[in-house]
Amino acid sequence: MSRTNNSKFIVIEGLEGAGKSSAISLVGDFIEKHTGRLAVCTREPGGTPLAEKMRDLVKIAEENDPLCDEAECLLLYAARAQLVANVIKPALASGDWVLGDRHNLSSLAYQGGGRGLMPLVKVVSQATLGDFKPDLTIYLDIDPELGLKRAANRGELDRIEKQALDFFERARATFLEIADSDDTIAVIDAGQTMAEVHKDILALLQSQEW
Ligand code: T5A
Repeated sequence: MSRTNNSKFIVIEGLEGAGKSSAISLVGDFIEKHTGRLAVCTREPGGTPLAEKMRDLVKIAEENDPLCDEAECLLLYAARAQLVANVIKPALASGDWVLGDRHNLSSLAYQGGGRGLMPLVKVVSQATLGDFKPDLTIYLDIDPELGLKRAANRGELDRIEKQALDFFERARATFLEIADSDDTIAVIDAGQTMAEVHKDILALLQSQEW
């Protein structure tokens, strides 16, 4: 991705309960110290008024009209296209750093790996994003059983969180497979204590040539 300024797009990824929320606040603090400016924070699906409406459609189960896998995938990309066009690209163009809670890697892992829709995901990804991608993705890797236990302790599970375990196992395998072949994706062991996870993330951030 070519940009005329030094702005960066950093994304935190991981299965439910991986610890993305606290990682985001840690990385946000790092960005503020490093750049002297607050990062523009986004979440996916969501992050614009229209994209937040699409988030509700994806997360809340409609008993009499279950969302089919293809519609789920297209809604996620519609939300992402809105967010990239109206928030992420303008922020990067103005010199801000953007910190994302999930991005395209989630669709590759959940819809591509979990749902088995990789051909559709690749076509829609190319059509909506082209070669636009994060400068750095921090993937918090967690055993789905442990992650879902943590998420359940935090509150009621949503439509996707209620999927069977093998869905998350396929998603995790896809996260790891893609990370293995892309040197902009760093894998952090999120099964450690929070202090250890944060130490690894800080070491990663400090090792980058910003
Ligand atoms: N989705 C999303 C797709 O299917 N495709 C896509 O393309 C996109 C973008 C989004 C859902 O949509 C799906 C994925 C999701 O199912 P969401 O509400 O944004 O929904 O869900 P998540 O992003 O999964 O949010 P979670 O809150 O579940 O995950 P987090 O943010 O990783 O978890 P967090 O930080 O809240 O931690 C959960 C609990 O664990 C504890 C925390 O204190 C918290 O209580 N915890 C730890 N405990 C012990 N040790 C540690 N190291 C811990 N780290 C965290």
